[in-house]
Amino acid sequence: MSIEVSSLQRRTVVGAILRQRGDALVVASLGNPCYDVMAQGDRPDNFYVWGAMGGTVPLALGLALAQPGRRVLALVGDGEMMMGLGSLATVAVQRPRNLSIVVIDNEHYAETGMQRAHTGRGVDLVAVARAVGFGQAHQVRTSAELDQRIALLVGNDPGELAFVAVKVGTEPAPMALPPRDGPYLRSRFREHLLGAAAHE
Ligand SMILES: Cc1ncc(C[n+]2csc(CCOP(=O)(O)OP(=O)(O)O)c2C)c(N)n1
Ligand SMILES: [Mg+2]
Repeated sequence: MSIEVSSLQRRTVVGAILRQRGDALVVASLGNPCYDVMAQGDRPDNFYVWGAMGGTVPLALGLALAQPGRRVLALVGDGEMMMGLGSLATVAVQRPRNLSIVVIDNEHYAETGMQRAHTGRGVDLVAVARAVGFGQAHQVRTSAELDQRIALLVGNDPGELAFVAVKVGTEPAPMALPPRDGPYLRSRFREHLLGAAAHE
């Protein structure tokens, strides 16, 4: 069996996407995706989902439905996506045009010690996304392919429901720890979105 080693580095991928995010709301899954987003600079329109593995896409779906005028970008690990796999079907059924999902697929559970995970053992998340009804579902393995998909992910009004899984390597990236206080993150995000109405 041949072993494919991805040439993409997760921080480069997340940096390239976030540099073009505009005013997109970004929701990141626990562990490394949170660190990747933080490494590009903390912002009140970032929401770091600490601990609730499998909950990031459902949270991003709720946000996209509640804020149809804003692009919502969910950045998730492959392990996180596997745990919340059913949420992809719910997203496809709801079909929010302003939601993009990016899987940072290192084929491992890096956060807990780099155990091998499903996507390195034959599970094809893009095929799953297509099967549940995503019209735009793409695999990315190279920087040229990434460049080709960024506009789809952060494109503005009216946007398009999109799923992109990016194969990245497993080399460690420097720690960039976001705030971990849940009530603080929630209030900061709500105030950014709703202003004074956040307190009603
Ligand atoms: C329900 C549940 N099971 C297990 C964990 C432990 N856990 C935290 S992060 C993680 C791995 C996440 O892997 P992935 O989403 O692929 O992110 P990576 O670190 O590889 O980028 C696991 C198993 C958890 N937080 N919650
Ligand atoms: Mg992973």
